[in-house]
Amino acid sequence: MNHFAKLITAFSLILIYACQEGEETYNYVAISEEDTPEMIIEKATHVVPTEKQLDWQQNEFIAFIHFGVNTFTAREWGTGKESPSIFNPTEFDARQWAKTMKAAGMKMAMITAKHHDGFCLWPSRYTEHSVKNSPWKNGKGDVLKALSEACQEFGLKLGIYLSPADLHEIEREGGYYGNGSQRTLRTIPSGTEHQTSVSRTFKYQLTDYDTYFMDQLYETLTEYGPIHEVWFDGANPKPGTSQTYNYDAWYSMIRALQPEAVIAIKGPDVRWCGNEAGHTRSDEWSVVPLNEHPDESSFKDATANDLGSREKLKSAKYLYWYPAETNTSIRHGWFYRDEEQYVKSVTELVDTWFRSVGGNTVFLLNLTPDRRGLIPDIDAGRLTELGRIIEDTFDENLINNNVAEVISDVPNVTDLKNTIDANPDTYWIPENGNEAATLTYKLSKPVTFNRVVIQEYIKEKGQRIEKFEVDIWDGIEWKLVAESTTVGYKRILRFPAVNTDQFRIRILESRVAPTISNLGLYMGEELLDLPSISRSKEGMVTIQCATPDPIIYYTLDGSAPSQSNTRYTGSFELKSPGVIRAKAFTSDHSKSTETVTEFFDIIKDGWKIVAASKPAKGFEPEKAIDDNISTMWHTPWTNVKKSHPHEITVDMNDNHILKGFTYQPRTDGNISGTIKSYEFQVSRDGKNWHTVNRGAFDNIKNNPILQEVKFTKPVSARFFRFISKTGVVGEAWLSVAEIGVITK
Ligand code: FUL
Repeated sequence: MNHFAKLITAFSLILIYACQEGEETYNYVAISEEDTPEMIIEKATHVVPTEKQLDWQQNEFIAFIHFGVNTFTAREWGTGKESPSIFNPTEFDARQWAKTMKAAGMKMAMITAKHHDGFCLWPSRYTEHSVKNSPWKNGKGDVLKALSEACQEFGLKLGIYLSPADLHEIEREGGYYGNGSQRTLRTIPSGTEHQTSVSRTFKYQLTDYDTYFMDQLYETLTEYGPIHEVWFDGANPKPGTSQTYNYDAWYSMIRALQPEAVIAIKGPDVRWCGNEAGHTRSDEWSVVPLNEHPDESSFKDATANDLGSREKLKSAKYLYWYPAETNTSIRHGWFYRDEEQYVKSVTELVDTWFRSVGGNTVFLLNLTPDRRGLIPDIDAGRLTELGRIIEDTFDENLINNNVAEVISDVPNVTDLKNTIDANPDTYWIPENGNEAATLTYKLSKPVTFNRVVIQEYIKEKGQRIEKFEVDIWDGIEWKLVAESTTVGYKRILRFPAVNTDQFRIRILESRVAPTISNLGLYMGEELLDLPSISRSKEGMVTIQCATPDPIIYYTLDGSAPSQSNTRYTGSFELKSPGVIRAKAFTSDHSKSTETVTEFFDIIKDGWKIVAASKPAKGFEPEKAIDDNISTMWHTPWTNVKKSHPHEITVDMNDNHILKGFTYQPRTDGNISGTIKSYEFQVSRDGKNWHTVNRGAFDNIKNNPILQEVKFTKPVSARFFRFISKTGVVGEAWLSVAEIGVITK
């Protein structure tokens, strides 16, 4: 890290000290060999967010926007060789994006100003690979500018995703990426003309590509108003080049030009949650161990389930405030593909919102503008509905003006009423050493609620609570309604509605002494669980719903189901390809879910494995064609005798016209054995084979969802052979939950 950046860090630390009363706090702390486990835990409670991190956390819900050449090619990762001429949204309207984000309750829009393909959504001076050479608005358009203006109009913040990996600069003749250039002293922005037109310049030791990247960073940070988050993706579709990045220079220039911006992922302020599926941890700690000083850290992806428990902190060299951001996409995939692409239901979105915002993370939900340049209508409708549900839920805190008395079973340092005064800057804390405490709230009138919000005073006291329960008084005895673990910035608990005039929060375990800055009781809309439709290998369809006693109606003709359609009473047969649409109702029909749509292709009954690479015990190749995504074919991963290629040859028992194939990676949350590159062959007679497709599954490592590969033209075949070429993390074995064909 250079001197300037160090100075800034030191300065922000001084600022943090200055605004504290009493105990010393810091953004990170070193652990020494003499520290006992108790001393480490005590130190952890003094690690607090910087002002920037706290402001960012309070956004709660923000938007990612993936838009670019991939929107027009239906790819997840571009090649860098796309022609700018394909970028031509027909009805581009950033105000529609902003309006939708606002309706969803989002606070910021973070756009892929440049994705891995290198195409820039603003007319950068430093490349020809941008909107300026596209037909869109005759090359006069600027997506970033339009978005920045729309955000300002609708009161949204703006964030920038700028991909460090840049395939265009790899592929282009004379491209900068990995060109072997040495670091020398360069001025940013480069180009005398640009330098003379700006008030600030910076000097760093940079390679050619670093210079190019920083010039683009400079443009995006200086010409589009305030920027509140900069997102550096660690992913690189072509790893293994000699290109290095001078991250310290990037960080120091961001700090100087946009002091309010947090730097995320490959950066010091915000941590990737560790998956792209919207999974959240049951215990999300914002203080995590680091093996090196934060200034020296490379901020490796942390995907483990437990990152910050007492056990994890024990062996830390440093403790660091590094809060998590949950990022996932509203559709399957990060970019718009087509109208068949899966769009998450309101129920799923609401659920992820509660788990992420109410699980001590910020929810970064990705939106996928389509080829018109608009957020697709169906997505916009669901986002608006999501926003309405959240707003209605938190409209009124039922605790407000309704507490007659608060009682604590431990000696308190600050007032118990601070937990209900709706002031985020006041808090309750008991005397040090009271790691358990029960706070009982007597209400002046009974209330009905099904959500409890609890917040710690992280600003000065960090994160402390490890386990707590909520009980209500039912007139005779205390009844447990919800239990949970960590809290941090915010924990939201959901449970079936209860009615009471007394409840208590029982903090069972905490670090040193717990704090509560805010408590809330709310009554939120209860959503029915969506029906899930599955079909067995033999063609028997089952529709299930987790909600008790649902009434389910379904259709087989593609129309939206209603009460006049067939009522589901038990499994039924669907042997040919088809679409099933189902909808669940409460028993009194007063409420219903959204429609769930499932496409099924030909059944796999009668399919035979002709040949396959040797499996590990219990992971036979038949499991790749059993129409059950919870089982898998897996080749041995210990005493590995043979690496890729592995292959499976299947006889479909009949000739079919194949339009493509599908690969479902394992679904148990582990990616080991997931295939990165492959070849797909077909045959009519099982003797003469030809290759119809070979390639790689883009972004499968971070987002291991169903892969659907369409062929350039349909082929007729009875046999297919799927060959793996490489594993996603370079492993020698493979895992396949399911392999299928597309005929419709
Ligand atoms: C990943 C990228 O490779 C994806 O394309 C997407 O941008 C996601 C947010 O990050 O690492």
